[in-house]
Amino acid sequence: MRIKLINPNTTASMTELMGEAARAVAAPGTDIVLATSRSGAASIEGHYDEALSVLGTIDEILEGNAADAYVIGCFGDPGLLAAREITGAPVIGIAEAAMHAATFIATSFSIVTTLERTRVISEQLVRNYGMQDHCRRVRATDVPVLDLEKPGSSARAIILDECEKALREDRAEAIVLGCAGMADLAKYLEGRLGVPVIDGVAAAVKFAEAIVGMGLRTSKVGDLAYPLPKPYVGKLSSYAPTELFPMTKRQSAERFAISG
Ligand code: 2AL
Repeated sequence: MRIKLINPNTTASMTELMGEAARAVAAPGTDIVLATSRSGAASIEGHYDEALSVLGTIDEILEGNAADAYVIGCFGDPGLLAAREITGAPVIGIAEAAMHAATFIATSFSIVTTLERTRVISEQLVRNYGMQDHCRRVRATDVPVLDLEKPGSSARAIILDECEKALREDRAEAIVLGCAGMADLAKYLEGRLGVPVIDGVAAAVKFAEAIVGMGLRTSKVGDLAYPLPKPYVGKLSSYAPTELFPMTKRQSAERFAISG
């Protein structure tokens, strides 16, 4: 099985870090294909970064070899439902995967994330995924995403401290890591905290394997049906859905070249 792990930010070193977490849990027959977005922000730390990251994710789904499942490797799950519209293959977001995984092993969790300004994004996801009864609190650390991989940064200590507060003050029974760039911290934190620490990248890979293994695909009868064909203008004209969906952009370009 091929799972394409898409990093919606453009920092290739973060994709590699996520790839290590993914391959550490992937089943022997699973091929993890890594993709770093080719357009957008170096790190995703707000609504604007998120909105503009979606085109890069769409490119990674529509171009190149098709995968059996896709993982969106950013904790805001940017463009998750749009991504589900354009392919029948399952698309899993790391935030939804992490939160669902947490509910299987604990009745409560807290999310520990990066900048304070991203807190509301996680809080909205908690509501969207119906996790209000499980998520005790979203805790921001004010650690910028790219500081997570800076040598000598105090990110690790700050995150550990915030997790300890979550256990003490929120009475959380598990920790959900609120950034893909924290994937390498899960086992370290678990060792220090003595509670389950869930990295969404690993969780999403295992859920993707499960959904594909059950032979399930995204429903195409309602809002996740392929986008309606219509003209798009301006900078986005090449993203116009055609009646050829779910063909890849590359295939449809070839088809038009042949018929035209
Ligand atoms: C993220 C993430 O997972 N990757 C990124 O660039 N920004 N999310 C976050 N809350 O910081």
